[in-house]
Amino acid sequence: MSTVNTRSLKDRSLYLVLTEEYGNGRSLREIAAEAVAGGIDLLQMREKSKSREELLRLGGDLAALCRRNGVTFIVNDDPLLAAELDADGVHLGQEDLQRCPVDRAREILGRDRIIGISTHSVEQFRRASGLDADYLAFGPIFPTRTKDYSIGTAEIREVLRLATKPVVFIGGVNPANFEILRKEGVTFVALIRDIMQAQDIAARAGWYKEQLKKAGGTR
Ligand code: TZP
Ligand code: MG
Repeated sequence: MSTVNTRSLKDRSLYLVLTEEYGNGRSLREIAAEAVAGGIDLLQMREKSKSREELLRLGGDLAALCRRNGVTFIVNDDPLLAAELDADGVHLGQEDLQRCPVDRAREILGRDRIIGISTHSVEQFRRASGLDADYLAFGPIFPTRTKDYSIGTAEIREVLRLATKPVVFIGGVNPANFEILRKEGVTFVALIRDIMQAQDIAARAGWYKEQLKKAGGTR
């Protein structure tokens, strides 16, 4: 059992958002284990069409993997499922907040668990900064098949200037564009495809981890 406090975001820089749809048919448990071996700091279970029973089974296995390895385990969309799985936190999109306001999620999860919120524009980021969340995600920065638009890199500086809590940048990140993020001062990134679809998942995660370490890590 690891002694890392997985409910703190300090020094956390690499976040894998695990989504079966993008796993090219590989087992999610295997992908997650390889990514953990490669050094990811956070793992999110992002499954939109599984039954509750499947989510509980998969989530239970992922939570155990993360716990053994000091990786923060986050559940997408559903604070009640996150609580049931004893996850480290939940990630809420803008639509999730319509169904479950952040204060309700906080009641369910308590003070020591993590709540993350997605934002897709500087205006949304500004608004979400006033909410009771522990980190904010900003993206999609680069074009990605998951979304039909991308924000680009021009607003990253403004977002980092406004930030009062950790910000994770997401969307279309790959080794070819990573340097642009680094130059903008980004120290915390989230990815789906470039890690899930890598030939060698552990090596690819390790590559990002190394680059992010050079970039300074989350404060
Ligand atoms: N939110 C903004 S972009 C994105 C999500 C979930 C998808 C990121 O996936 P990829 O494959 O890293 O572009
Ligand atoms: Mg959601």
